[in-house]
Amino acid sequence: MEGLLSDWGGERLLVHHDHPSGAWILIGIHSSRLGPATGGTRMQCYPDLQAALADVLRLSAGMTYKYAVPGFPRGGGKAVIRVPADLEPGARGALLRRYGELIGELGGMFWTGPDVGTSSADMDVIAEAGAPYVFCRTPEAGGAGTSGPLTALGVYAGIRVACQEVLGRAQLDGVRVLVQGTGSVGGKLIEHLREAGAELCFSEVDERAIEHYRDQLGLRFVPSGEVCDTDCDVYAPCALGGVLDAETIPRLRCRIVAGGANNQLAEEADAERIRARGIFYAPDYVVNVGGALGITGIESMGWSEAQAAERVIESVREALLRILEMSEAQGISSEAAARRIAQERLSDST
Ligand code: PPY
Repeated sequence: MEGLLSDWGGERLLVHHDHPSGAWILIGIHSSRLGPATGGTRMQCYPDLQAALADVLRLSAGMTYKYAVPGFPRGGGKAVIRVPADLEPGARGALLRRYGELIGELGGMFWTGPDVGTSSADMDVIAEAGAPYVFCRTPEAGGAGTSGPLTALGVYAGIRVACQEVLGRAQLDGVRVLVQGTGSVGGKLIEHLREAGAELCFSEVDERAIEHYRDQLGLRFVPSGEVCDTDCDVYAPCALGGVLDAETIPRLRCRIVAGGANNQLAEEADAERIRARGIFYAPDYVVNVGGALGITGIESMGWSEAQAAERVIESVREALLRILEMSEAQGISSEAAARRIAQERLSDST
C-alpha cells in the first residue's frame, strides 16, 4: 500500500467509509495544477480494498494526463465506490445521496461525472446535494447527458488518424476493425465505423447485445478468448482495462490498437512491448478524452454541442499526430510521447 501511494505522485486521497451500506468511497485528487480535479465516479465490487485503491490511483492520474494533453483547464481526479456484492437498489440510492453530500462538502475540490457502474440518472441523484460539482446529469435535470457519444466520436477520430498515418488509408472502407465491448462507447463507435464502410467484428459478453450485433446487424462475433488472436487492422478495446499485457501483446495480430477503455496497458512496460512488435498503440487517455473534454466544455465553458464535437475531433487528431511524430523522431513509445506532452503542459502552467 505504501508503494502504491508513493508511486502515485498525487495530491490527496480521501478515504470515506459509508457505514450504512458498508461501501468504501475513495477519492483520488491527483493534480489540480491546471484546474479543479475532475473525473468520473466508478462504482463496482472489488475483491479487496487494495484493488479499489490501486484503481482510483491509476484512474485519477489518467485524468490528469487526459486533460493536460489538450491543455484543458481541469485537473485529474477520480472516485471509486467499492460496494458490497449484495447492495440492494434502495440502499444504492441512499448511498449515492450521501456521496453527493460528500461532494458538496468538498466544495469544488473534486468535480465528478459518470464512469463504469454509474449513469446520468445517478448523477441527478448525486447532484441533489453535490451540485454544481456534478457533470453529465440527464437533459431533464439540466445536464448534458451521457458522455458515451462524445467519447466514441474521439475514438473514431483517433482511428481515422491512425489508419491514415500508419496504414496509409485515408478512408475506412474495407479496413478491418475489431470492437471489444458494445456499451455506450463501443456501440456508438460501431455506428460511426459502419457508416464509414469499415469491415467490423465485435466481442461482447452480454447475451442480448451479442444477439443484437450478430443476428440483427450481421457482424461477426469474436468470443472473448479469441480477441487477441484475431487478424484485423485495428483493435479497439472499449470494455475493461488491463487488456494489453505480457501474455496478450505477443499474440496480437493487428497493426493499430485504439479504443475507449481506460487503463488498457496492464503495466508501464507494456508500452515498450507493443512498440517492439511494430504495433501502433494510441494511448487510451489521448483517444478517449472526448467525453471528459466535450462535456466539461459544454457544461462549464458554454460550448455548443457542435463546438464540443469539433474540439474533440481536433484535439484527438492534433495529439495523435504529434505523438506519432515524437515517437518516431525520439525512438520512444507512444505512451512515453503522450506522457511527455502532458508533462510539458503541467510544468508550463504558472
Ligand atoms: C473519463 O473520461 O474517464 C471520465 O472520468 C469521464 C468524465 C465525464 C464527464 C466529466 C468528467 C469525467
